[in-house]
Amino acid sequence: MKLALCTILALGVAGSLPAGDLHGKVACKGVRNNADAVVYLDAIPGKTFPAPAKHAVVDQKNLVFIPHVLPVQVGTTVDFHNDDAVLHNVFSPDTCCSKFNLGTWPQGQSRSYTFKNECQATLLCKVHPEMEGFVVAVPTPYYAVTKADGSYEIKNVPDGQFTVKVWHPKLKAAQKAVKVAGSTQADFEIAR
Ligand SMILES: [Cu+2]
Repeated sequence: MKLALCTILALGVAGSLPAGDLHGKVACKGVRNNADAVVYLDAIPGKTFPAPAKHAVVDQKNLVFIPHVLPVQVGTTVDFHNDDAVLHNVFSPDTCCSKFNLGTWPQGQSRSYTFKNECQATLLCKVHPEMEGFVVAVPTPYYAVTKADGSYEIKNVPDGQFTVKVWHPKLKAAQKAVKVAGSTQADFEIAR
């Protein structure tokens, strides 16, 4: 009993230690560059994270979704904003977000959707069939998206043993076990 209590206390203290970071590069084989890969910590057993109060934003500007790939924590509300002088629509064909369809709205207005489940949602616009974007809802607040050179950085990651996953719109997903201790590097290579 005493040992169990000590363990719980020790875990509690460990959870409040100054956090490190997880960084590295993702090599994306067979695509234009190494951008748009989402790197994130998978669900952590025994840990839950409250839904973020702050909304995330996807713009529709010059007939593209900006950003092209947006990672968010599960529970996040995303505001879809029309920045163009034409009508836009946003819908998703994916069941993980209930195949939402937010309707059609003019410049300067937004409509919102809350991602309640883990999801890799394709975003489409009925008005402009060439438009495509992605919202990736992940189970922890620890995520990043790669730049064109493949680099990523996830700040304030607690020390511990985690499953780190990588998702890309066109490439096979990957994952590996990573032990984070302070500033930690983890590199990935993904392909079709
Ligand atoms: Cu559109």
